[in-house]
Amino acid sequence: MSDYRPTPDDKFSFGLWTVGWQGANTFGAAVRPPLDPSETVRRLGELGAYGVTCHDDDLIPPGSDAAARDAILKRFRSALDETGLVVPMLTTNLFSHPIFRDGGFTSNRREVRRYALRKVIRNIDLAAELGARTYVCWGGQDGAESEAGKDDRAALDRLREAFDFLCGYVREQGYDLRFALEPKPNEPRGDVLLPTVGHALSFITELAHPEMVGVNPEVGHEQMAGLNASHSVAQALWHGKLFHIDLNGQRGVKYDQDLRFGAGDVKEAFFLVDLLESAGYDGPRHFDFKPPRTEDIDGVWASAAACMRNYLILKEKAAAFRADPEVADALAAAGVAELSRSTLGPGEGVADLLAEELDVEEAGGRGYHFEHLDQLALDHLFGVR
Ligand SMILES: [Mn+2]
Repeated sequence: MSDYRPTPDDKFSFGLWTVGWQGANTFGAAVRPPLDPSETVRRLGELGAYGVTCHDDDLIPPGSDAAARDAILKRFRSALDETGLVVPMLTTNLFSHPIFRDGGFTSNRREVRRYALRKVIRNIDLAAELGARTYVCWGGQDGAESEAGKDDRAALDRLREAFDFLCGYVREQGYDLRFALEPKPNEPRGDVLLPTVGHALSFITELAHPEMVGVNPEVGHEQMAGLNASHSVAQALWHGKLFHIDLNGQRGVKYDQDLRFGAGDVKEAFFLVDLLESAGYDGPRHFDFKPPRTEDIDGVWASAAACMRNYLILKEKAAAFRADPEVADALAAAGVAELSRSTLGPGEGVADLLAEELDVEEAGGRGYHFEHLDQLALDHLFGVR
């Protein structure tokens, strides 16, 4: 057993907006003072993180003039140099300002869509400057409360137009940058466009440069839709589209809780870590969580440290599960490896298939032994094996 202390090799990253969340919600005012981005970088470095990410507005307050922008960037860069933290991902805030009340790329108002594109283009330049390789796009306000006010097919046209335009810009500039769409079923809008990983994957196939666009699944967002987050991530991996990931916790179908990673559905978190580690995902393990309003600044850092600790604990548990000889026997009994064998043999055709007979009563009577296997996973998770 290790002490679960993260190092930069673990590739843990945090958004400035996570630990920097001041706790203002629908019913309550802010409970914590703003955090200085450079201070955040230093604290995350001390905790063992590898990277820091941000929206444009997290780092450079809107309305800053060129001199203020330069000064902020200089301080931020020196904190990065001092700590060795990298900026693997950048994203744009297309949701806070009232101008985005009907979304950015899919606002009914054309001038808003053009403004949104300008805001992203400027931040893409910053992403390239800071060495980010992934550009996440969460269309938080791109959705609707009323069916009559939004033509969904036109909205998808405008969304495709935006990504084709942005991919074109990145190609023209020669930036080494890929986009990752972040789905979410609802909140802040009643219904959000591209509500799940599956919707996003399907949308990507319609783009001019689908190879430049993948997904950034957020654990809690899939769970808000009642879906199994590790299944969604598995499909993203299967399509070669897991460009980034947001780890956090959520308890069921309700408002976006953004709990620290591991504090939601712990069994799903276990199998998600098992999947990421066994699939060889080598991108950042990015935490997009919100330290609850109950916490003061000490609680904020305790919560951030716990995200990484929980990942490392689950990684160790998953490795022990995979190495357990009884698990190997249970996997064999459950026929898990047999699913990797193609259903048809080499050269087999319809005639071969039709010539085959199966005793369906006998085959239908046999169980799959999944419960014993699944309980072994829980035994590992509970720490009794
Ligand atoms: Mn969330």
